[in-house]
Amino acid sequence: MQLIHAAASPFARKIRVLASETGLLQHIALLDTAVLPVTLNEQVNAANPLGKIPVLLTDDGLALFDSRVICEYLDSLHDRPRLFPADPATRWATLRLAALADGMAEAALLVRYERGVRPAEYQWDEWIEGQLGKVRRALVALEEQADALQGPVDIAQVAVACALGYLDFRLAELDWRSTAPALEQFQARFSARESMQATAPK
Ligand SMILES: N[C@@H](CCC(=O)N[C@@H](CS)C(=O)NCC(=O)O)C(=O)O
Repeated sequence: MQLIHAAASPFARKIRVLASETGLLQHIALLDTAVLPVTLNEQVNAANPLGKIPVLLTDDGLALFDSRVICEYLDSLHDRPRLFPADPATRWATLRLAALADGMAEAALLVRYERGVRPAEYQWDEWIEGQLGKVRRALVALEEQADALQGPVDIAQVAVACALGYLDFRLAELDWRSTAPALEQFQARFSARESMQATAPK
């Protein structure tokens, strides 16, 4: 399998963390690329019409996206404990938590694009503030649900850890730890894992 990815992408990081935690890493070759909403990337567009990464090229010839689909696909390939719970009693709460974390990373990414890619004269402060509001509300909700981030590794923990890692990487000035002590504890614990250490964005 091949993973089209960029080291700074929190979504691609989820794949690499999950692959590492489930023993699949050795079966995935990493294809580095760079994507921006305003730059044509033929390789990515050919695999994903949305022009977004990550994309997983499977041994069966499928090009899978987005990160949630790839994670669930990879989770079906190993014999270790699953990161996607099958039991409805935990499945939907876990997936919702993962979606919250992914949405937070998406809002943070849009802030990054607005500030770092859009020409300064077109930047829209209210729009940035709107995205930051999503990030802040997601942090409050994640902090309230931090109890759910304990126990064996699951997809929610992976998604939350990668999203918080992205805030540290691109929005450090948010200082999310100052208002989220339970998340801070979770992140200190989870980010010490080899899978997280090996994928930290630089
Ligand atoms: N929901 C998607 C989000 C993927 C995404 O936004 N990736 C960014 C890189 S971190 C991207 O490809 N941006 C290029 C673009 O928006 O055109 C997923 O979970 O994979």
